[in-house]
Formats: sequence, C-alpha cells, structure tokens
Amino acid sequence: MTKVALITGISGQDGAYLAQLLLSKKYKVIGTDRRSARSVNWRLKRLGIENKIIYEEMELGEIYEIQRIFKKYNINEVYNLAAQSFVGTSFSSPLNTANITALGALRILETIRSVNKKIKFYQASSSEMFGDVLEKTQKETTPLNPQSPYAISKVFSHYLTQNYRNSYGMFATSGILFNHESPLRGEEFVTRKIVINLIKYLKKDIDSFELGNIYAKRDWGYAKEYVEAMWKMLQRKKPKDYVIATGRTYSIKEFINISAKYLDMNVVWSGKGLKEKLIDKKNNKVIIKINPKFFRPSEVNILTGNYGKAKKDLSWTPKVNLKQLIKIMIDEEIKYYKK
Ligand code: NDP
Ligand code: GDR
Repeated sequence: MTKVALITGISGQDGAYLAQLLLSKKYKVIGTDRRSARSVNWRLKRLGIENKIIYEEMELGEIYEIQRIFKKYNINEVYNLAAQSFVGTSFSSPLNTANITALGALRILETIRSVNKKIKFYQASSSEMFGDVLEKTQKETTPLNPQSPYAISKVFSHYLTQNYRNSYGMFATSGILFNHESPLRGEEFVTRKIVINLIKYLKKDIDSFELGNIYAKRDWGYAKEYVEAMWKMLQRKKPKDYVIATGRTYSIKEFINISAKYLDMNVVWSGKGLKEKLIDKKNNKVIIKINPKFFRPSEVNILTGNYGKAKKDLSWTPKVNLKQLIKIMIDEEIKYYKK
C-alpha cells in the first residue's frame, strides 16, 4: 500500500530534500505551507518535484487548519519541519517563535492523539538545544543548556515529543540535527550568506559585505544526507531520539578561508575584533567587515556532535565533509547565479 507522508515546512531546505527522498520511495507526499509561501517554492522547482506534491495550507498557529488536514488524509508519517528557524530572529520575535516552534509541535501532537495515535511523528530538534555546551561532544544524553528563544522553543517541543511517546505510547521521535547546509539553504544563514556574497564580490555586484561573530564554531553537514536519517528514524521498530552530525567542527572564519581558496581568491585577514577584515590581496579592497548588528545577544560558541547511536542503530554516517560541501554549494550557486 502507498504510504502517505505529511511534511510541514515543505517550502524550506529540509522540506525540499525530504520530499525528494520520499517521492523516490514512492510515498504520496502532502506538503504544507503558509499562504504567503505558495509562490516561493523555488527549492521544489530546482529539484524538479514541484508538480509531484499535494499542497495544503497550514499555518502552524491554527489548530483548526491542522485538524482539517489530519481528518482529510489517511496519514502514516508526519515530519514536523516547520518552524521560525532563524536563531537571530528569535531574539526580536520571541513570542512568534514560541508560538510556532514550540506550540506548533504541541498542536500537531494533540491532533495526532485525538485523530489516530498510530501516525508516526518526527520532530525537528536541534543542536542549538545544547547551547552553552555542558559536554565536549554532544550526544542524546548530554544535558541541554539553550541560549536563545529559538533553542528554548525547540527544547519544549523536544521534551513534549518524548512526553507524548511515554504517556500515550505514540511513535514520536526527535532528530537532534546539527547544522546542515546545501545550495537550498536560506540566504540569511551564515554559510549561504558567505557563498553568495563572495560570488557577488567576484562578479563585481557588491563591493563588500558584513558578518557577525566569525569565531563561532559549528558542526556542518550536508542537508541531503540528513533528511535520510529523518526517514530512517521513522522506520525503526521502536521510537528513539538520535543525534545527527559529522563530529567535525570549524569556525565561520575557516568556512570563509576554504570558500575563498576554492574560488581561487588571494585573500588575507587583517586587524582584530570589530576592526578585523578580509582583504583582497590583488587590489587591497576590503571584502568582509565585522558589524556588531549581526552579533547575537547570547551566542552558542561551539557545537560538536557525536552520531554514534545513529551509526549503530540506523547505519547512518555522514559522507560529505566540509570541503566537499563548500564545493557543492559554490558550484550550484555559480550555475544559478543571477544578479
Ligand atoms: P527553513 O527555515 O528552510 O524552513 C522552515 C519552514 O517552516 C519553511 O517552510 C517555513 O515556511 C515554515 N514555517 C515558518 N513559520 C511557519 C508557520 N507559522 N506556519 C507554517 N509553516 C511555517 O528550515 P530548514 O529546512 O533548514 O529546517 C527544517 C527544520 O529543522 C526547522 O524546524 C529547523 O528549526 C530545524 N533544524 C534545522 C537545522 C538546519 O541546520 N537546517 C538543524 C536542526 C534543526 P515559509 O517558507 O512560509 O517561511
Ligand atoms: P545557527 O545558524 O544559528 O547555528 O542555526 P546560522 O548560520 O544563522 O549561524 C551560525 C553561526 O554563525 C554566526 N554568524 C552569523 N550568522 C548569520 N546568520 N549571519 C551572519 O552574518 C553571521 N556572522 C556570524 C552566528 O552568530 C552563529 O554562531 C541554524 C538554523 O538552521 C537553526 O534552525 C538550527 O536549529 C541550527 O542551525 C542547528
């Protein structure tokens, strides 16, 4: 029988790759987006799957919209990817972040509980929950120490997912995913921002650009591989939570250096603190400046994941390293570049 999957956040990076994966496995895919997102499905178009998905409108703030869809379809698996997902914005819009990123998961879990408890549920938990880390490498049992309204909202939905699993015997799992990037990453996130702007600089479409804390370190993987782990988690006999990561960590500055090298740029860093700059050695022009506007009121300095449990239970391992990921992102950015 054809399995039916519902993906919330179909217009986002992970929604696109997950839809592609599930379609390749012959699922019927229902993708929900907000009214405003309808025209913005460039990611699904890029993957050539925009006509293969059944679209439904679902604002995660509205429980009635959620209930309507769960009553309309015989759903087997739900992937809750929709969220206010930008950490920076969560400081300026904490209430909206809590309403969507925290309570959105509660609305879905409550709907599943009342409509059909057999529906399997995946929650998009985040490494940001580890925040100011309490263990050098973070695994499923590492204590959480969130540092932003976004991360605190994700902690709420993470514990709630465990609670519905324990209280009602529901198949509810959390994937604690570390940062994962791709050519489909939103432009506000630092990796894609760097890639796009270096290319714009080389094409002479901008003179320079600005970043925040370039000393923060992240464990970056390739999004296309990470959605595979989401699916694998829902195919297990028993629901469990898993960390998905690469186990390698790099600073934003290192990400810039690798990108510049791949783009064949001859660059050098000069200055310290707010005066630190990336200079083009060819003409002494400043390419990157630091602007405190991009600092976060409370920063997560370093994250490094331990994916041992996923490797053992799901036979999942990351294959693309950072250098390869940067190559994938830059090559595709150049291919689709428009001024
Ligand atoms: P994106 O920001 O690319 O996508 C988020 C999606 O949520 C978009 O489709 C967005 O729709 C939708 N959304 C936002 N607000 C609402 C709302 N009020 N009602 C309904 N839908 C809404 O995120 P990613 O694809 O990168 O991430 C997917 C999930 O995984 C998110 O929950 C994120 O927090 C989490 N996560 C991501 C990681 C990463 O590194 N990418 C790591 C760990 C967790 P619209 O287009 O309308 O804005
Ligand atoms: P993050 O990703 O906050 O880890 O959340 P982001 O790319 O936004 O930031 C990573 C780090 O880079 C620093 N930084 C900048 N960030 C942005 N966006 N813009 C800048 O100019 C800039 N300069 C430096 C940040 O301070 C930070 O330390 C992502 C999201 O996908 C979440 O939804 C997800 O849960 C986590 O990854 C895991």
